[in-house]
Amino acid sequence: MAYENDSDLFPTAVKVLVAGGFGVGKTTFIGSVSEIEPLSTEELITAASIGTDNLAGVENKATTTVAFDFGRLTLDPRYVLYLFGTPGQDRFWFMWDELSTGALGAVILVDPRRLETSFEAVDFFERRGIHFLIAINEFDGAFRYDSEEVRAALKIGPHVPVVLCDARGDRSATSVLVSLVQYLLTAMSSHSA
Ligand SMILES: Nc1nc2c(ncn2[C@@H]2O[C@H](COP(=O)(O)OP(=O)(O)OP(=O)(O)O)[C@@H](O)[C@H]2O)c(=O)[nH]1
Ligand SMILES: [Mg+2]
Repeated sequence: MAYENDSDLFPTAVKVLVAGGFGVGKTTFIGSVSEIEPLSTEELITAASIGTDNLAGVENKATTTVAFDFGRLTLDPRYVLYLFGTPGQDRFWFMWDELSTGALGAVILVDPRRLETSFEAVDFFERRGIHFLIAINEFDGAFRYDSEEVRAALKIGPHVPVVLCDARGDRSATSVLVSLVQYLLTAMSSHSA
């Protein structure tokens, strides 16, 4: 992993990105799992956003991330995750390269009502060779796709895990991160084999 210690005293630090399109629940996800007060950089969506940012489907959204979210979660005595949430709006794409430096893996959150908003995130991590999983954030009233339909829509391979979650629930969001770490460990051991 990123930082392997000789002793069992210190956990391995793993940098993870929580990414996805605008308004898919990234800030909510980090707020649910973080054991420290999450750093968030929310600003009110102002009239200036109208016409600049695509608010279709999230018309009731009042705030948006303008830099990044940060949180921390100790998964077990072995792994502590440092979580960085990307900003969702197109005009903050320049932040993504910076944020992804040193990241071992990513959660790509998907809003099942607006699958297309997460296409670019999939492209981004595929191009950089950063492992990711897809977490379908089951918003109330959203159509329930099965994971294979989402896999086909996002054109991702059979090795990429697709899981369901409720970003508002700490157990649900934690289990997404456990799945990601298991996937990373499997992927890394098959690379080194
Ligand atoms: N019903 C429901 N609402 C959710 C869920 N996750 C997030 N929300 C709501 O959806 C809205 C958007 O969530 P955010 O966490 O701000 O989304 P974001 O991806 O950080 O948004 P940007 O940073 O602007 O891209 C908020 O009002 C949340 O309360 C969910 O699982 N279910
Ligand atoms: Mg946000």
